[in-house]
Amino acid sequence: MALPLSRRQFLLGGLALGGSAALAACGRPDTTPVSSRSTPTTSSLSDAKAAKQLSAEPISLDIGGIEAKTWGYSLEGGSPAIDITAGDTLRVEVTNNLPESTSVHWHGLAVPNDMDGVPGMTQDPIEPGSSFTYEFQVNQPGTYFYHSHSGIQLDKGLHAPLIVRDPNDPGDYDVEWTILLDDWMDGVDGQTPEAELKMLQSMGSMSSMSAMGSGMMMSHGSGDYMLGGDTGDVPYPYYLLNQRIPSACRTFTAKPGQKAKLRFINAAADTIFKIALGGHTLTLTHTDGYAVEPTEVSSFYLAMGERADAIVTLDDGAFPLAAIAAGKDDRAFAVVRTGSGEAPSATTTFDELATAGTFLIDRRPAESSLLDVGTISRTSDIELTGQMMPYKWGITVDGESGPVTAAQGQNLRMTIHNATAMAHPMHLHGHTWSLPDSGGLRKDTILVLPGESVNADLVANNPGEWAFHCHNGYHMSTGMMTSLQY
Ligand SMILES: [Cu+2]
Repeated sequence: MALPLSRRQFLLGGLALGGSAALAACGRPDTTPVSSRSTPTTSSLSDAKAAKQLSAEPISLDIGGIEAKTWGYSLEGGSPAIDITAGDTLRVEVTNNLPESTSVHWHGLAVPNDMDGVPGMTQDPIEPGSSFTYEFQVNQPGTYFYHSHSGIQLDKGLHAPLIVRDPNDPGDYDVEWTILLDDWMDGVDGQTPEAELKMLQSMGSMSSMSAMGSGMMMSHGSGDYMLGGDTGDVPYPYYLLNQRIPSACRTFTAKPGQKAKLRFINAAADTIFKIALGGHTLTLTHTDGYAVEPTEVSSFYLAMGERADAIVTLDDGAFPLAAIAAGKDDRAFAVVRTGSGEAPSATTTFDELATAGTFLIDRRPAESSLLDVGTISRTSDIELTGQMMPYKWGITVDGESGPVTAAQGQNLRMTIHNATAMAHPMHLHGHTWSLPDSGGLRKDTILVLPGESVNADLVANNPGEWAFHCHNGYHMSTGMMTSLQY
């Protein structure tokens, strides 16, 4: 379906919630007026019931002079980003204008089970031409996103930011930017995630010789020792920051000395990013929607499905914002500009990027984020299994194939052990864990490194069947998915 230009511009510009990201290309002088912090409009404050029409549809996406034929979301005909206030009831009627069935998952939000958007688990798939209405109250402020939970559709354009504002937020910042990171192949040079998945699965039937050859072809980068070396399975041609390749990147503008709030979302299917802003340290304030003890970092890792908020006081000049595709020798990129001067090159290296990245799991929670888990009344030993040859990933629960079970009201400790050679961002629906070894840090997506074990506690107070899976779309699609049931 061809789209009018205006529609494409909507999609591209719309990711910048608060309207504070300029669209100037990298390297071009930027005359965009300095933006100011977005304040909730009267309608969004009074709109206790945010009713929206969302279409999932074929789109043509300009990722910077390259046209990707893909699938995406359109909200009331415009940008798919959702911006609501905690306490609002969100009502979204999803119409499926795609040629195959779909679903919408509200990543990180503790919704009622039948609103969770997992086809075959919490609802029937939304068939082509039909609709499904999601409706739930949103109570937890923070940075979230929503995405398709059908097949490998996550690796197309079927995801968008979901920002939940805190009505009590003092708003101690001048500008706010939402930064959506993605790995991209769909609809460029005939590539599709579906074909990639088939290719990976076909490796299981190869002879060991050709499998080795294929393995060498697939070593598409120098690795990242912080993550255990092997950091991704798919060689993407592009990495995007707010839907743009580095050479046609976004420019975020502000005034020198202004405080910026950055909301980072990793919507990639197979890429962990290492993020840094040249000339600045970032003060991490939230992860997965929950406040942490503010900590200054030079660079940090953001795995698929994770989100992080940071505050930074901006210096005078033009600075590179880089998100290195870990282990893949490539990057997503943008420019932060507060003054005149030449824009940094999209391939620039800088000191902050060379620092050892910090992991979000090493942060400590703010007092306000703590969950009273009480005495653990049930434990479950989870093991992550699998490998590239044959391409098959899995989860065992207490030595069996799953699911994780509990009784309503129990305090459950899941001990997640990664027995594979790759890092896996493990995501649980309907809950936000409390991590006892991180002081009670709240996370809904935990990056578990090779050989590592992570304790993750929860209170079983939202009954249903909840997907529990790796947020690598290719791992999830080949077996690294089970559920929590009570
Ligand atoms: Cu995985």
